[in-house]
Amino acid sequence: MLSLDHARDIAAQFHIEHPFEIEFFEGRGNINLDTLLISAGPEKRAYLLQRVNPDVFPMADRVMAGMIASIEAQKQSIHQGLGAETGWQVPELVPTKEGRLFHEEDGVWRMMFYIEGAISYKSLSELPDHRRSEAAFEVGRGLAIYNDLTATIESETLPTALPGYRNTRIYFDQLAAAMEGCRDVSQTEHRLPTDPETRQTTERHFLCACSEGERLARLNDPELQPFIQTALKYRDMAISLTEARETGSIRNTAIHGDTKIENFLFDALTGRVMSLVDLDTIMPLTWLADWGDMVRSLVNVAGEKERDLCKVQVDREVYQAVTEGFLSTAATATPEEIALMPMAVQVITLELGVRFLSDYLRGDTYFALGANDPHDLNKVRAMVQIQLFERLLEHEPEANAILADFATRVPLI
Ligand code: GN1
Ligand code: MG
Repeated sequence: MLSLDHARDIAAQFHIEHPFEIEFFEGRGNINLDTLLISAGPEKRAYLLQRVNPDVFPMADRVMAGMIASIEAQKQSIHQGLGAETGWQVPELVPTKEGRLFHEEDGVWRMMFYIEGAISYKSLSELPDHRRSEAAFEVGRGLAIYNDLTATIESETLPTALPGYRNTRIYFDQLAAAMEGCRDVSQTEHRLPTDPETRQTTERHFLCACSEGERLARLNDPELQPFIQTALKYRDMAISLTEARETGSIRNTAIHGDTKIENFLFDALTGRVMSLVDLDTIMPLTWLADWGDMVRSLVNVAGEKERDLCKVQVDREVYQAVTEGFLSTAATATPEEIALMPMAVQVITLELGVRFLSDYLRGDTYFALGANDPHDLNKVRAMVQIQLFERLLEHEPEANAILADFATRVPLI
């Protein structure tokens, strides 16, 4: 466990005012658990210090390359006047005393300016009913602005920050390995990705870490059975987006890769979207993944950790508002991509459900639990996403109707 004293020594490597105070950051995400808030100098300037989790991101240099490419593209576009009227804030890295953009010491550490005057939400339930659609519209608009600002990144030259990420087939293969109880790569060799780089980054997530007794108890938990069945039943449909990428019927663009509501910052006074943070997964993929991830995180107003599954529903007004916000400023898309928008939401939802489920079955090695997290957190998260997936299937005719209403506004290429 990281101590505050150690974190303080790392923070001192960066170019910030002294003296400074440091504390663990409450608003950290699921992956980079070592995230700290710093308040420096007489003006108490705030910064975030973060260690890129090497268990998830073995190629941290690429994570940083993607992040820097995103920051540079956004700054350049704004400099050229794009999105000037939006008040968009670009996340900024604080250099080390040696002038580097990150510090290497038992992994990669980076420091960012904390964006002042901003607010974020884990789910729309944190807002009163009457403000939810407006916030969903803003999130949709925010992703469209972000896409416009980063459209200059050439996805062919962008490194893949996390090989295998958002490859639905790999996640289903990991579920199969967890259900079978694989503990050694030799047992699951036939399932491992053939591309050496992808294999290297994903291999560990095919292996179980908990005791066999615990794994069987989790696998045979009666509460989980219908969710496991649903996941397996829709495998072919879920991997169709990955297949469309592989066959080239949809394009690769530089995506953000983690567009859940939590990563959008709003102006605390006006409620307008002002930034999209967490630039860990900038890589070539389809923008439909970002669209899907954003929508799934909004329409389930109850959020990712809701234990009362009756509350996991598709909020229709929110779906409509985020579509409207996104398409109000969205740049270009192909007709094939537009047609896949409702399905992409379903796919990313089920994919995330499968990721949580297999992680729970193998012993919480990817979505590692924090000290205060309940032991069944990943089980709950899996059930929420798979339940949401079923609700999204029911909602599909309406999703198509909403899209038909708004899609005519998108300039096609
Ligand atoms: C993870 O660490 P965080 O909270 O930014 C995950 C996303 C999931 C998300 C679900 C690299 O993001 O893919 O959608 O949790 N990031 C990675 O909350 O796996
Ligand atoms: Mg993230």
